[in-house]
Amino acid sequence: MKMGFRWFGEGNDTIKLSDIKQIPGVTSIVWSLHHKLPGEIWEEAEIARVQKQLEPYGFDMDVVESVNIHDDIKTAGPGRDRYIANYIQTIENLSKFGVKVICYNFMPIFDWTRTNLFFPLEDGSTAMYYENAIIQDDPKQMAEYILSKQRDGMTFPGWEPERMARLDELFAAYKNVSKEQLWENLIYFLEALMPVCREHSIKMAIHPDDPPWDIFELPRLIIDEAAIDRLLTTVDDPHNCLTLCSGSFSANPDNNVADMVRKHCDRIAFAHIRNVRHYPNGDFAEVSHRDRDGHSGILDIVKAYHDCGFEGYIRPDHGRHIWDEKCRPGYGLYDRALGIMYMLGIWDMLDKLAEKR
Ligand SMILES: [Mn+2]
Repeated sequence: MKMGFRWFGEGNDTIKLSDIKQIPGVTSIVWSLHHKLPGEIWEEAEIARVQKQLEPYGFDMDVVESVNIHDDIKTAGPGRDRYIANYIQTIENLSKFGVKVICYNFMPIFDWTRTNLFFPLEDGSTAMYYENAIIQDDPKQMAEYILSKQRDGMTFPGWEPERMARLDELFAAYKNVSKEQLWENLIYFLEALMPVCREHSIKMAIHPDDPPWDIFELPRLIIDEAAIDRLLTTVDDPHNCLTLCSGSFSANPDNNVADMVRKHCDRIAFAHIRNVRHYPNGDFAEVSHRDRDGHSGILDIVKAYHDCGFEGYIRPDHGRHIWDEKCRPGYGLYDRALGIMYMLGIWDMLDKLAEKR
């Protein structure tokens, strides 16, 4: 297992690389080029700039997250093949810098979705929250709320203001895309990418839909065990992999993430670990990584990774906002660092117990 930490880049994150360096055990920076719009080629010079920033700290850049997919690829729109060619060029460019895993998602229009980014928890911290009732209403209202929380020009991946300004157009483009067609478009995309992934040993690691159900009548694919089976068997290539996000899947209490880990360990390239607390009406809150604070089953999940000898990358997913930290919603330094120490505590103890046997 290799421990990573998501960082939004210089000038785009309140957290410094020197801060991350002081968290025990972190070897990988999960990075991105956040100024890029979906469909644009990531140029070598831009990637080289990030490499230069990471180098003095000894972090690797093996995992890149949010190489976002243009809507024409998802809807089989007129620019599909051109945007796939751009994506392949981006993979070629990333391969020159040793990138091994690309985390992406195939969610229509909206990326991860929450209704309150600063929900007060009983301990005085705040965390991201999902209220079912709000998602029944107006998608524009929700988009405006999310965009209003982008502080100091720091954008949210998947919530590009340029795209959100075209919501009517986007909803029109998805109007005739059924769930089955969205599946076909995902498979078409992956099959086009597999040769270049094989050539450069790069794993495409899809992030599940968050939350794992349809919202605003838009179909969402990667929502449960059956969807994982379908994805991995339809494109049965070791480079077609998962970013197994425990928080996303366990937003639906019927999903058992530890079982998913045990079943698909060899196809999980990247693990997001996060804990979710359910409320009886279907709402959920993000909580600390401590097992008993939520319902995701963090102890079982980490143990499942340990038991299968997981050699991929792990990162704490979101954290709460604690100790008055001013940070990106869900991406503060303090609570994610606590999460890392919790996970490493479990992992190190499991190592020690295995030694004794
Ligand atoms: Mn995640």
